[in-house]
Amino acid sequence: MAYDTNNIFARILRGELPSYRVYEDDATVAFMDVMPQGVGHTLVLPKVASRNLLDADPATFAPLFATVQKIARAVKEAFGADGVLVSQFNEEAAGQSVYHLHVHIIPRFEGVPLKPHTSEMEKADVLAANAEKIKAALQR
Ligand code: DGP
Repeated sequence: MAYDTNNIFARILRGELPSYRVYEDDATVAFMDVMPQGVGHTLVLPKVASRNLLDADPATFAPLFATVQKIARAVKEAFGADGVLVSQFNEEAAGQSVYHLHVHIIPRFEGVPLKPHTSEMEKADVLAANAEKIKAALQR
């Protein structure tokens, strides 16, 4: 299927919609997921357009996963997490709902279950505060 240039993440990347951005470089952007499955749930996107992993140019993955590692380390430190879940969905049957390639980074804590995928919106002040914690961890 074709890439839709007006998907939500394309619009965020173009600056047409707001996001709680924690990191940006030439090839990637990271911002808070507005429907987090747990505290600190962050998304990492390549700037280059693809629906998902299936149609992406393989050259996308090296810079994308360099940022995934950077953000995974930062969220682990920022929230004192025991571990970090990294996930990525391809097409509707696999749970994808926004069709610009992105990687989920979710801090995990022993004994704390995840909320369901795309369930409820987090409050703006919570997302803003969590973004600040991740940005602070990235500075260290
Ligand atoms: P998926 O395509 O299923 O991998 O998940 C898309 C994720 O994006 C989901 O966890 C909810 C989140 N999300 C949906 N709309 C927005 C939005 O407008 N802004 C942000 N930051 N996240 C969104």
